Amino acid sequence: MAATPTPSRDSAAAALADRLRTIVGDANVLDDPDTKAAFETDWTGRFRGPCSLVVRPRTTAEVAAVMAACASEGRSVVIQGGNTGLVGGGVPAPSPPEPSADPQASAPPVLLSTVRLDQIGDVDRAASQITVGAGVSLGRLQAAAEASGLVFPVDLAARDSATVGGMIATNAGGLHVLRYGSMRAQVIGVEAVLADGTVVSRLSGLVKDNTGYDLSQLLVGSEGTLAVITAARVRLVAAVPERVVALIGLRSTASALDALDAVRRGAEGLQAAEIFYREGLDLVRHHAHLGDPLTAEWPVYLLVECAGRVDPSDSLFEVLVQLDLPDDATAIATDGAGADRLWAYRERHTEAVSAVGIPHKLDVTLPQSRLADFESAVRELVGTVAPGSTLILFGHIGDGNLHVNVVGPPPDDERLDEAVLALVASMDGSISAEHGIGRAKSQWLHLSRSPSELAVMRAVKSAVDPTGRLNPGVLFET
Ligand code: 2HG
Ligand code: ZN
Repeated sequence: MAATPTPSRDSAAAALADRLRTIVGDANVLDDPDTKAAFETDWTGRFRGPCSLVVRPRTTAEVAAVMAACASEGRSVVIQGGNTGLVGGGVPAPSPPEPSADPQASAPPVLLSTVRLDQIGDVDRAASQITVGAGVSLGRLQAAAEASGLVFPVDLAARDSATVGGMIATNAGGLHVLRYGSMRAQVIGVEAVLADGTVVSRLSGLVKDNTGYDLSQLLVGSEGTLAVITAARVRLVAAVPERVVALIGLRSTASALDALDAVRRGAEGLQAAEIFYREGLDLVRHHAHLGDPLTAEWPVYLLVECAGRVDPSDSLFEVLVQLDLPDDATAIATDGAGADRLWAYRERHTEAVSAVGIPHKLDVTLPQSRLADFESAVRELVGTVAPGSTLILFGHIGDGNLHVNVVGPPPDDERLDEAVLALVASMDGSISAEHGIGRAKSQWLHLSRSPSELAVMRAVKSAVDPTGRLNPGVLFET
């Protein structure tokens, strides 16, 4: 009997594209190279890889049908939300230098974009919850909550593009973690589609629900390796309209930590504590054409925000008086516009760094007691491993989370990344605080996870996605 000829990669891709078109409509299967290009490169420009096509389903049922079609063709799927991730977790792997002999095995993945899963439910006031599609941007979720006098408590600079699904998949942190926790703390339940098209749904909003494994929480931080999140039920909190922001100039990271300690103990409603340094401030000022926020220059800047239903500013002023800071070391804002002006110096770091070049981003947490030592050690290390490069440090000091940004080494030179992450591990820190592991750090996951933890994680992955078709190369090395 004659062997059935293996379909060529092109004819198999065309057949899959046709099948996907019948599911989502012609306009939502994108295979034109120019259109695909925007999906194939991450926000930083450091990670890129080809996909065979982009598919944009609108409903969970469409996602299920898309996943079933990809499963029957043995095709890998990469999931992308707002493409604001910083570790390459939402873009395909680079093409292998040697294509495999099996055309199907080396076929580029399908890229599933969640942006059309953008339905927003009504705010459930009695429960202070809302159900939203995975493609809803953080900004739209925040606006929906605010229209009901409530607040969605996670906030971050990429609010207008970052999607709820992507934020759940990466357990995004942001600016208010010290008060409200990260994305994980907001998720009551999720709806998701497994690699074979099976739908699992937990959107009833029950806060108490002790009926075995919490599958929704398992998907939080799973970086698209276990399922496609299609919708989520999240908690909302009471509005805290009275807000005060202080920017404090200091001489060292150690004095910033002391000042933060005093604010934590004495001020009401602390909800953000951020740090940046003079070199980052200069970069932001140059990039955004801003003046100096204080009348003197300082090596270190601490930004704190307190908010409440009752004005917290007196309690913060008292702490600042006790700290006995020089007059030229503080700027305070009690109105929204003034607060936004001070926040801009911190929030615009990411874009200012990218304007200089393609950054190596190392998002790390240290025990609070070792942050100051880490700051000096990482400066020395970068000077040795990547002399002449630009190091910009900033982050969420209240969570022990520093963003180490280095511009200079070529994007694919990983010596510096490895050295910084090894330093973090040697100081009992975590190699990812809030951005995730993605493709950027998968080879170093063992620095933060023990062999037994890794074995359990791999067992979960093989149980839920046995053929390893979801986000291959993300979180675990292939
Ligand atoms: C932030 O805190 C984000 O602004 C981005 O997490 C950090 O650009 C970065 O490294
Ligand atoms: Zn951050």
